[in-house]
Amino acid sequence: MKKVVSIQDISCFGKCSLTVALPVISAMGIETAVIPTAVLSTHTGEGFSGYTFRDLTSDIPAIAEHWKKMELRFDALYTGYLGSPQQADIVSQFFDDFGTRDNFIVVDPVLGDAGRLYAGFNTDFVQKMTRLCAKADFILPNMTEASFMLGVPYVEDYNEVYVHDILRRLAQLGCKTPVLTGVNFNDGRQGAVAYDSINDTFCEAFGRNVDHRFHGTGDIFASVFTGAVALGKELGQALEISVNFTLDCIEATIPHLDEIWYGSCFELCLGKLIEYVK
Ligand code: PXL
Repeated sequence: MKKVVSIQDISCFGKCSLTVALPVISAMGIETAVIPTAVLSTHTGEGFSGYTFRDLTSDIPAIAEHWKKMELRFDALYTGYLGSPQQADIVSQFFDDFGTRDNFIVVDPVLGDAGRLYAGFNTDFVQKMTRLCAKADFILPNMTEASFMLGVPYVEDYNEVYVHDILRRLAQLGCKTPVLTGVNFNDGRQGAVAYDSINDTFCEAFGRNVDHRFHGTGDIFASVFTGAVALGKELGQALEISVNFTLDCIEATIPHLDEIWYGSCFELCLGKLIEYVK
């Protein structure tokens, strides 16, 4: 079986990070190992306040040491929300220990949305995450995250030329294939655009735009994308499956709009995902 290890927090309530990655990647027929970076009572996004946060930074090196002794191997290393700047350094070491010629690294640089950093993050953390991105084969920032990492102003009105320029600059950070998510040219569509810097080519996938912010959709996209590449899908195909499934989850959540601030109803769509990757 294909094996992915996902390194991100577990938010006990609120559907994101590991409570998304585990079911989504597993549904794709892929074994999913996890390293929880922190345990939070809820995610830190809008709608929740007073959440608890247990930092698991010091557990990560011990887990990695144990796994090294066992000579565990993974087809993909996939990171999302990290709980502290130190964790970025520890994960960087994890990449050195578990990255091989035959596997690939996905960094979803979870930093913020809608032009703002998430609670508790600062520019020091942005720098650490940017450095981590240099070690990845794929990075999956949204426009907010890309803008913070590149030190350019966040804009909501942009065109394809702008997106291609952002992607080329992201590749210059050191990552092979940056993928910009949540791309919206205000033409009724939303999707993702990727830049394959080895072949100097762009590719993209779009679906219809639904004009609401749904929490956790970035994690759904990143999990499906990682799974699809692990299953051997080409970049264009992986983008298409990820965009289509994310849109399925959004559409399934529309009848439950009172719940969108804490997560999307991805559970209702897992059957479709299984079909997409058959
Ligand atoms: O969905 C990204 C995410 C993951 N983990 C935590 C978060 C967020 C976004 O707000 O707060 C704890």
